[in-house]
Amino acid sequence: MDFLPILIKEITPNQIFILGDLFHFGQENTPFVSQTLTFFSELNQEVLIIGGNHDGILIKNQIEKWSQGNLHIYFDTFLCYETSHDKIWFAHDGNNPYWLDKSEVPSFLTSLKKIYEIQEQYWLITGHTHLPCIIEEMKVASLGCFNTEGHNQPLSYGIVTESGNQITFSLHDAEELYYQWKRSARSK
Ligand SMILES: [Mn+2]
Repeated sequence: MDFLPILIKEITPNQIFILGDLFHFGQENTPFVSQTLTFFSELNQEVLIIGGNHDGILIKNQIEKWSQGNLHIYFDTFLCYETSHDKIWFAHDGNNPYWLDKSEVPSFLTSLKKIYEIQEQYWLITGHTHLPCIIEEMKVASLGCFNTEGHNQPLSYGIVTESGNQITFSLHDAEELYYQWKRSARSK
């Protein structure tokens, strides 16, 4: 979570999508939940949070309390962002909450797209895998985790850009940006 304020400041996105498992089982009554949601609710950007297999119920119980102003919490399987000519689909795991080996990530992403009949020309971006993965030609991707606790996986974030009539998606190394920021902060 230390990364987040820095990333938001550096990237200045118009909207922020959180693709699930922001919280973990058993965190229901911890201050971390309200601290995190307060942080998001005080941003200038619209924040859309989708529940994952670890925090879906927790998120569901927070919808009424927190879904107001700039903050929107969803318990849905998919979120679709639509422009006049293009779409992008966001999901946590598409109701497939299984543990995935690194080698299974590409087939997980492509099969989700097929199962849910998401048209080839639209991007599908998921959370859940803990591994940053992007397959340009299939227009599928997953984000890495965003929390160093309990994981030894690369941290990543994605950027959705609208250029002309088309949505493009790119994946970025969160730690790289963080250390760049730290270096420049130190040299000032
Ligand atoms: Mn998950």
